[in-house]
Amino acid sequence: MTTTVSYLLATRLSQAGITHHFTVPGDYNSPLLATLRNHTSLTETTCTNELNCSFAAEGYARARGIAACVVTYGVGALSAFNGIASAYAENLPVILISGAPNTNDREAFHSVHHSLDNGDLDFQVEMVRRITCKAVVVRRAGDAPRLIDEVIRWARWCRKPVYIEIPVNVAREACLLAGPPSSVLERRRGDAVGVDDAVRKVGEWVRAAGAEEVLVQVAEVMGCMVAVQPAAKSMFPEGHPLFAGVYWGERVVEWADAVVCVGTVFTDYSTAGWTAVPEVGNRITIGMDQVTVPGGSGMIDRIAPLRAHGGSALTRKEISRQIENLLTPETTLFVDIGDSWFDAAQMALPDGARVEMQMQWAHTGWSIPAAFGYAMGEPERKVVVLVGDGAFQMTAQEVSQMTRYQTPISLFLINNRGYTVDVEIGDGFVNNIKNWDYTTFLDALNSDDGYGRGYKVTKAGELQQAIERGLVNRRGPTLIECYIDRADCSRELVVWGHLLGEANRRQPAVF
Ligand SMILES: Cc1ncc(C[n+]2csc(CCOP(=O)(O)OP(=O)(O)O)c2C)c(N)n1
Ligand SMILES: [Mg+2]
Repeated sequence: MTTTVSYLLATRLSQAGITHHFTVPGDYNSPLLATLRNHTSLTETTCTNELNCSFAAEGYARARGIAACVVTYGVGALSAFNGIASAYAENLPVILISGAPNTNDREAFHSVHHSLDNGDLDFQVEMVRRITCKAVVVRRAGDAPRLIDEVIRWARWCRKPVYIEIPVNVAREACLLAGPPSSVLERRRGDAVGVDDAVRKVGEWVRAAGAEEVLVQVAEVMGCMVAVQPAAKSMFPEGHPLFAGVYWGERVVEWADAVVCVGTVFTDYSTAGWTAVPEVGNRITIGMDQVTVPGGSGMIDRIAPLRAHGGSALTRKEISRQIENLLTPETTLFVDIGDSWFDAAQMALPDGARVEMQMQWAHTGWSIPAAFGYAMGEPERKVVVLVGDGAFQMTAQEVSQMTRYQTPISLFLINNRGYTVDVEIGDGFVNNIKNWDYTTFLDALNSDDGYGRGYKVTKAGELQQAIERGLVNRRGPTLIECYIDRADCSRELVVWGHLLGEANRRQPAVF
């Protein structure tokens, strides 16, 4: 029994649990896309550019556990590398699929479009090896069943991105039919995490390991308190009596006899410029596949802002208070880099609510395409985005696809006319940005067939009204531009920014 390389790939993507593939078309991937488009279990979801496409897939992987991004050679793939690197850093299995020039042109040393004009058609696969756990090129159709199954298994096992390159003339070639779904779905043996001692700090690897429920059970058996790192917010239920808060701290509290770190990632961001790293002496670290036995913690304050008077000027605290009121067990809150991180870290979450942050890779503007991809994967959840004006301007085009696919995402855009977080790390004129008319921007995207809604608010009462109007808009995104004072930012951001700035300014060590 035979099939084609493209059909085999479509079958495997669907068997791996993918229902939507994200793409930007080009001539080198068009035969492949035609087959994926016609596959009954896959829905083609186009993006405005490959950077956003890769982030949309990354966001979808957060929702569904695995994702696919299909791009054209060179011009497309190199833009998508950013989202693939993010998937690597954030432990998300994203399958990057790229078309490639006709194999005959390779043999004939022809100079083809989207290549470097130096005869090297291996540059792309060589580059991508550094940001994937497995990268293959299907040059002969006969190799497709083995290579495709191999990369999908690697992605699932390692929780990392993989790469498949399929030349334009190989996509429709015949190959053997796929084996049973178990060939790509079987679990790696021996990856269970054994935890039988104290649990204290929880990091972002917990989700990658699928260990959220086990963690609650272990904490309950041990009866110890659990603090989460900022990027792991929502990975332990905040209503649970053992929940201690978000650990990010500039204030180190050394009250624990022992600290067990489960899936933690200590970076300059999560430790506020290396000022809050738990001591090694009383720390047990449980990673994906290893446990390290010997070696304080700081908590950020919960906000309890008073309700602002409806006519008073809008502040960050009031915005946070109103968004916090919106959160339900069905909400997923996407938070972009900037002061939004600190706002979200302080919000109280109802059990079931999820928070997504991209703290390790930290690409400004990631939240817009990632929330779009996530919403395609989890249409039942209420997706809310908290994003700064600077971040928004980097990836704003993807709001267009929210309009096209009628995705009811709520976007809270904090307009402080600048890259405030960078002002705190090291000020300069470069951090002033061009102001936009964001509501008109949304009108432009709507054109004559979109249902996106845009509101600009400057008062607490206006925000409340805009939220109420936005909640009834189920046929597209609602963007609420929250116009605040340029100097209004959280105390935590100021402290964290200064500590990070100091860490960046350290002189080179002399050996
Ligand atoms: C792709 C990319 N370029 C540059 C940066 C550096 N950077 C970090 S935060 C930031 C500005 C964020 O500004 P905004 O979204 O307005 O948030 P605010 O700080 O004002 O809250 C920039 C440019 C980055 N993280 N990612
Ligand atoms: Mg800003």
